[in-house]
Amino acid sequence: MKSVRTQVGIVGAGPAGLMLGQLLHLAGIDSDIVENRAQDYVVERVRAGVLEQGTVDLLVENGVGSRLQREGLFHDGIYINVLGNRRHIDMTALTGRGITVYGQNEVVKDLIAARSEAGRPLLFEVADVSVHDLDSKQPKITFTKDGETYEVQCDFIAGCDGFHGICRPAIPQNQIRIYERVYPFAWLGILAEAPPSSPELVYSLHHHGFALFSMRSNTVTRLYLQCAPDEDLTEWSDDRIWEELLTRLASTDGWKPNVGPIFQKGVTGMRSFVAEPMSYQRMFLAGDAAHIVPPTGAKGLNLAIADVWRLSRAFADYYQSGREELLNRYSDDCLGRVWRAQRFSWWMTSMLHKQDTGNPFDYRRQLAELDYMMNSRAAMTSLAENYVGFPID
Ligand code: RFL
Ligand code: PHB
Repeated sequence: MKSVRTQVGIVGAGPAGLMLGQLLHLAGIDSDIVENRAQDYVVERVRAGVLEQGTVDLLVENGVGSRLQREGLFHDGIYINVLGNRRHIDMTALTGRGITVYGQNEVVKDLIAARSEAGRPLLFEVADVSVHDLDSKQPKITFTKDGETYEVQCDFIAGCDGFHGICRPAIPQNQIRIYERVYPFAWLGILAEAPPSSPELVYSLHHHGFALFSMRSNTVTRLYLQCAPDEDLTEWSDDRIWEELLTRLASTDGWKPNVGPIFQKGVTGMRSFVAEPMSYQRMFLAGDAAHIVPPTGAKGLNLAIADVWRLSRAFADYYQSGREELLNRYSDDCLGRVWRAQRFSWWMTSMLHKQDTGNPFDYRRQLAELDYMMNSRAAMTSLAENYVGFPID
């Protein structure tokens, strides 16, 4: 077995693990990042698109924002389309802040480039990853690569390995509490070669269900349709997808998405999930490893970045002064923002999806809520304030 030593061992090279690595590098703290997938897979994986201003600021301030500043699409607001009636919410006017559309895979590409420039270890395609001795002063990560077994001796472990990772399950069950809600619907998402026909996102509720118009660049449109969690993609020809998207998104003002060749399709389940506390002894969970939100509020990636910002400050304080106070407070300090985002994501999801509750009262009440939201400056401001995100402190 080969043995190496580092200060912080990071499991997972998604946005949380890579950004933590960058923040620790800038603070002069060693880290090793291990990832079980191939680099191409991690970079190509299609996921989030909306960055809060606080996330953009952190990426820029920490040396990984120059391409984002050049290529990101800055948006002042979003549209909400209720049964064909499309209205604009001007979030910059209501809150002074906007959002930036920049694909998560672009963020990941920029973070990998920064890591390789820093010359710090980042290993892809490792297997059999596990964590050990979490309650000792020297927890360990073990894994195999190319037939060889490795051990990383750490001061701390950061579990940034997403919802299906191995870190959270390594915590004794009686030391962690799970809060969870699984939704009875999912999103069928596509990428299409079609110039976006609206400069800003359109969230739509139609009698057939939810649809979302988003984008990745001036030539690529990203679209989603509410579907069943076990939806069979083979039953969705490109023509059927476009027909349903046009039905759900087209509005009475004449707007509809541009149609073009579809080059990526996938189905994403919807879940709300929080594990508390977000730490156990010398291991700290960050991002999707600790919490999941349904994507309707566009919060998952932003929460992951806010977590690792706090975690990096706590490690920096520990290594500068020996104090463990910020590490001990890490979970409590994160959970306020996490639960605010949970509430908002659940609310956006409930308000914008067609739900089969068996009682028609619920749908009429949902439409009344949307009607209130579209006609009250106070209600719109509340949506806008949560959507653009609270400052990361
Ligand atoms: P990730 O990105 O899942 O990264 C975890 C990494 O850990 C690796 N891993 C392991 N590595 C080593 N050993 C093991 N045993 C491992 N097990 C797993 C994985 O391969 C992976 O590389 O978690 P992270 O870093 O916490 O980042 C979270 C975000 O990815 C996620 O919250 C967002 O994508 C959610 N999300 C959105 N968030 C937003 O802020 N704005 C959006 O607009 C938005 N839209 C979305 C979304 C997520 C979506 N899907 C597909 C779930 C839209 C969609 C459709
Ligand atoms: C996206 O562009 O992928 C996207 C945008 C807004 C969301 C979710 C996903 O709420």
